[in-house]
Amino acid sequence: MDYSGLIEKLLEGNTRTAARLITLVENNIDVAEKIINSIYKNTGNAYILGITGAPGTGKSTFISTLIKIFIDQGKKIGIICVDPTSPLTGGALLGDRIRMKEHFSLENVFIRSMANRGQLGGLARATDDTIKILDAYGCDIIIVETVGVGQSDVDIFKSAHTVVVLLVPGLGDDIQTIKAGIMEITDVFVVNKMDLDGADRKVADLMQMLELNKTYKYDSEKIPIDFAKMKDWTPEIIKVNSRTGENFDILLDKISKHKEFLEKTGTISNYLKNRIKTETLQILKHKLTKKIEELLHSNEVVEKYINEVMEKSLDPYSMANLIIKMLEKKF
Ligand SMILES: Nc1nc2c(ncn2[C@@H]2O[C@H](COP(=O)(O)OP(=O)(O)O)[C@@H](O)[C@H]2O)c(=O)[nH]1
Ligand SMILES: [Mg+2]
Repeated sequence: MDYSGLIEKLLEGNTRTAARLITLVENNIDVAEKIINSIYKNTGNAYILGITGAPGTGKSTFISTLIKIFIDQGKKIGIICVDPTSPLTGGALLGDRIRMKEHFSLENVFIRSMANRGQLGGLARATDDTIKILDAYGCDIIIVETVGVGQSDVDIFKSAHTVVVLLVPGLGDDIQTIKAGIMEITDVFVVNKMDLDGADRKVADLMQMLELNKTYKYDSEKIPIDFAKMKDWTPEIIKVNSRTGENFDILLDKISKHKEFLEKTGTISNYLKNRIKTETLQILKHKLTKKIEELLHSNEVVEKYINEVMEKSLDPYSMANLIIKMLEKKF
């Protein structure tokens, strides 16, 4: 199929076409390849904000307030809600979507839920492609929201310029969760619900946690290459009230400060390089897995190896090594 008509409409800012193209890239990676191929040179203009936090921390409220501010600034905004954990939350996301829609005239806001979709080649791949479509569509800011539960969030956030994590006063469980991997890529910590008791305490806890982790964070030997954009940035901490918008002016200053940091220090090119690497890795994983699966299901030599493993004259590791050798010859 020829997608040039659709792509032309997308670049003109046609909303329906954006929605249609997103569905296409989610459902078929070969189609995604063609579409991204055609629009790639029109991407790179949007600022990507990753936002995460446990359910109930106020992400929807926080994002609604942010959107209102961005709309007042005349910005065009895309929101991608990602929930890789449970199809049951689809309803909740839809509720959020309706709730969010109540607040504004929607001309400049595009909301998309990725729940239950994008399985082909992984959620991170589908999210990356959706970001590109919204970028080419003309969004100035793209907000990617996740529930912050693990590795998939980390992969998804590798595409974000600025990663914001929401916490709330009390408990402490939320900090524990974040320690599991998202913390290393967090640029701004937001203590939401500052009107509740314990907000300052939470800010202090975060400061202490960051202090404790300093050695880890600044030991370049230990920083995985993907996180290199973090190197000289000390995460900002800010308390806000998402219901009233209190402190959002300061929050936006902090986000701008991070943006400036990325640009001035040249960290942005580092970030871009890493982004290209991780994106390519996602795609490669998908393509190679497909190739290997094809090989495993329809190859006489592989069949022979399988029998050898069954007879215990070979083990699965050795078989894997032999298959890698076969693949090397193919390329
Ligand atoms: N007191 C207070 N409540 C808030 C604030 N922000 C959000 N909430 C409430 O927290 C609840 C969960 O918010 P929601 O945005 O749905 O959280 P999400 O699950 O992270 O999307 C709702 O009842 C919100 O009204 C805040 O700053 N202060
Ligand atoms: Mg929500």
